[in-house]
Amino acid sequence: MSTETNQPRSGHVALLGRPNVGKSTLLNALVGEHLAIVTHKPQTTRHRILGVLTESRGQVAFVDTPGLHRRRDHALNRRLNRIAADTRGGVDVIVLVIDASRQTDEDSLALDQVVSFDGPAILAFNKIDLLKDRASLLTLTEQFTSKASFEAVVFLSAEKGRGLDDLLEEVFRLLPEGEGQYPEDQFTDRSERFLVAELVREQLMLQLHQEIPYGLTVLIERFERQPRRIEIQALIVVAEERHKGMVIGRQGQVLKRVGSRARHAAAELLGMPVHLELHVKTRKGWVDDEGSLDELGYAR
Ligand SMILES: Nc1nc2c(ncn2[C@@H]2O[C@H](COP(=O)(O)OP(=O)(O)OP(=O)(O)O)[C@@H](O)[C@H]2O)c(=O)[nH]1
Ligand SMILES: [Mg+2]
Repeated sequence: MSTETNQPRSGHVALLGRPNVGKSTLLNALVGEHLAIVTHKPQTTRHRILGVLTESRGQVAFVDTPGLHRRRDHALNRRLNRIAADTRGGVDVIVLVIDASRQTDEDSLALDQVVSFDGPAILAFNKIDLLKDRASLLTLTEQFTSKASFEAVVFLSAEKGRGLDDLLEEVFRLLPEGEGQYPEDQFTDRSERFLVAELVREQLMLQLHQEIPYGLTVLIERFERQPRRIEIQALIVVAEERHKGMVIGRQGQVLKRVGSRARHAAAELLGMPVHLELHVKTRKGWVDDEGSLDELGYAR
């Protein structure tokens, strides 16, 4: 196969890996928009999120996925793994993302997904900016390529924007010939409502600690475009009554900070001033209740 032909190449490319390796950071860097939320905490991503890149070589629809993990304590955790694993069904290429600075036994869960995938895969070592020297990369590469077959190996720093061109070159080489299915100006398949709900959740994850961020979800109750601004009302759902006070904070300080930061991020993403109102409600045990998960927008 050659990339020298003028035929465009297009298709879907899954970003798979354990939590916290930088899949969402990579998606955002490739597309140039803050589509997927990013935090230093594992299990940030809970949905499949498409980021579309259209250029003269063709169109790549990258699919960010929840990190594959070993926690099985409730229904949401099990769904997250399933969402990631099922993504393989609809993609042409897999990019297995590994944190070059730190491996854990959860990396093997993602590796297993590559082994049982029919199509081509790329091995991507991310966070190379954290390495003091690159000698360890040789051993690491051998370690992973001995367990599954990869068409290419790339070294990235998604955060610093390094190695992205190498990755794109390999992706375009592996995609089938054909026109992209998404309009040129479309960056994602997700609605503005969804993206704003995620921006609120991103701030909550950053501001709250221990188990609280994992029991939170956000629903957009009102989203109205006015001539000069967008008015948004969001509902924060917590799994335990005692978490409500922690989300609100003393004199409402936590909620105020979350609201102000999420409002700025939303205004930037939507390109318009935003008025954001936040409310908090308890829905006991929603994380382990299949019916609640369906209602709250989590894919089965
Ligand atoms: N130093 C460094 N940090 C990075 C890089 N890429 C991502 N990070 C950081 O790693 C952390 C996790 O990044 P995410 O993009 O949320 O990771 P993820 O794989 O999407 O995680 P989950 O959604 O939990 O599966 C964040 O603190 C990022 O800022 C990188 O290239 N270098
Ligand atoms: Mg993520």
